Amino acid sequence: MKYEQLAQKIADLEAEAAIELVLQLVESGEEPAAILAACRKGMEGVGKRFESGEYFVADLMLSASSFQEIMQLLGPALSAGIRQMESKGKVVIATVKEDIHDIGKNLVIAMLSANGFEVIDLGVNVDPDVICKAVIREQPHILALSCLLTSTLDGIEATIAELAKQGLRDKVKVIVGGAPLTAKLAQQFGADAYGEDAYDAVPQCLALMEGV
Ligand code: B12
Repeated sequence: MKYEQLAQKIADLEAEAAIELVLQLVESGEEPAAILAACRKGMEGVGKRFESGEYFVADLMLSASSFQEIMQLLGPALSAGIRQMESKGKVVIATVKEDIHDIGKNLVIAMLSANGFEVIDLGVNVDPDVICKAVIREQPHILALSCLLTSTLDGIEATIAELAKQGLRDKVKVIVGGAPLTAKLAQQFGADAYGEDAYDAVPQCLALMEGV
């Protein structure tokens, strides 16, 4: 019952009430994995309302920030819970060189995390070589690249080219997204997938995992 309420509060964007419920569930010794599952269900509700046009990007951002707050609240207990669950895959994500936009990237992180992916965030303005080093270090299944400026589109292309140069291209699937990108450009740059928004990132990454 409390789990249903939690999912509903998240879907209704009632962040404070959701956080209060999470605290109650943690204090009463409920399984972190079950709490996370309810939060995911709530995020699915947000996604459905976004798709139907009832919610806007601002609502997505709100849901993402409350989801991230809940993740922080659950802290070590949640990490342990996530480790117990079967991970859907490991993703390294970055906003490319000379681009500091990260709101969209952070939404993608929230959606992928909410759907069971382990996500490692390299931040913004990340050099292709730093991304390659992270691919070597972390050995992710998927590399996700974000870019918001027309002028930083070449950062996407340069990163994919650097992966190839360092012999890493066949070691990781690449998904790209961000306002100036299109599916056609993604293909042209040699990416494996393009995600239109944070919600699309989830089925796209799940599809990429099928080919791993
Ligand atoms: C907020 C903002 C900023 C903030 C960024 C704060 C932050 N922490 O991110 C600040 C003020 C820093 C900023 C700076 C600049 N900005 Co700005 N900014 C914006 C603005 C208004 C909103 C972007 C945003 O957050 N949107 C909301 C999020 C949720 O949407 P999103 O980013 O598109 O992400 C979604 C999808 O694209 C997708 N997605 C994104 N990444 C990825 C990755 C993957 C893997 C996948 C699957 C999907 C995906 O999913 C996301 C969620 O659904 C846009 C205008 C706009 N309409 O986009 C301009 C905009 C992007 N900025 C612009 C410009 C010009 C600049 C500056 C150059 C301004 C200046 N003269 O200094 C600087 C550049 C700084 C730099 N080097 O990066 C232009 C870019 C024009 C162009 N075509 O190149 C825009 C379009 C404004 C405009 N109309 O002129 N900006």
